[in-house]
Amino acid sequence: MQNLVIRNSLFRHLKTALFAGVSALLLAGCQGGVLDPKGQVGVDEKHLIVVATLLMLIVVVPVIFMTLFFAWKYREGRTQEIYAPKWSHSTKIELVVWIIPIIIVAILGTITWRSTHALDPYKPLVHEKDHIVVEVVSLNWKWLFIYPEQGVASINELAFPTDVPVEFKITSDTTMNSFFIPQLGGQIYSMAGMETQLHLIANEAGTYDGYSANYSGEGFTGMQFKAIATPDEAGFDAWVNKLKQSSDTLSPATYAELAKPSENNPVQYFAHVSSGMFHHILHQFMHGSMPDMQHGEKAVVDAHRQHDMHAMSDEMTMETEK
Ligand SMILES: [Cu+2]
Repeated sequence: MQNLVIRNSLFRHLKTALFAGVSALLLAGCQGGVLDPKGQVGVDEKHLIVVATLLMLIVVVPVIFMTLFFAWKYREGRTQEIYAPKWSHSTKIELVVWIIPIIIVAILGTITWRSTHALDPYKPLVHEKDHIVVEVVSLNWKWLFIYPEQGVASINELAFPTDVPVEFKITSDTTMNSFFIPQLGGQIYSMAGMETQLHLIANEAGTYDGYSANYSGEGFTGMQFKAIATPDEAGFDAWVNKLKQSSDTLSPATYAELAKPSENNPVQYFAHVSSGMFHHILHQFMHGSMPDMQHGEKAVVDAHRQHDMHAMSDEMTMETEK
């Protein structure tokens, strides 16, 4: 009797714990993560995650069940029957253990092949509206967003209109990071001396969390930003105008200051950005040494002329892209 009571209360506790755990997991999935997408890329990725998981569960669930079942059925202490198999080969078992995985791998492979091409982060999104360009730079420990078309920049705050595709050009001034806005989908590494790309779109207006999916040292936890999808283009223009009210400008000299490590950086706006800043940041490591930023924009432009083979091929690529 005593035993039964203990067992019952233990069972009830387990049930409560399990229920709490499952609800926590479900809620975590519902709020702000990859399972709560607000953009088309994220929606497609969620679909892929769900389909792939279900397909794999077709194998995983029976295997877990059979492991427990066989362990119990053929336990040492069993008395009701003696197990004395006389076979060395079973065509039935062979067929099951080969054909089912082959079918699942074939389906998964096809889905993966298709979605890898469909969701290629470098592939511009097909949309009636023109995309806007944002240049992203990961710094120790903050995110710099440059809007080359609007001539403004910001730290740790990103904005774009809802339902307009955004082309991110991404690089790093420092160690590797990964640009990640879970609810919009995709993530792509930022690497010094390299430009990576990501195309995203927000289907719903809102403010989404963004951070790095790649640990980068001491101030990493504070290296977060808000991605604001404004309800319309007027809202985005208002945001740009807000940046234009700032007294700060982003020039090679102020950038040199900005690039110094700092933690938990507040949001900061730049009303003006020197032309070619992103290109300069991207290529600074190819000059053999840090270009003389202190001498201002002219020096940077001159430094660039000296590695024109590279710059020219870059510009040609940019031209052909247009
Ligand atoms: Cu360059």
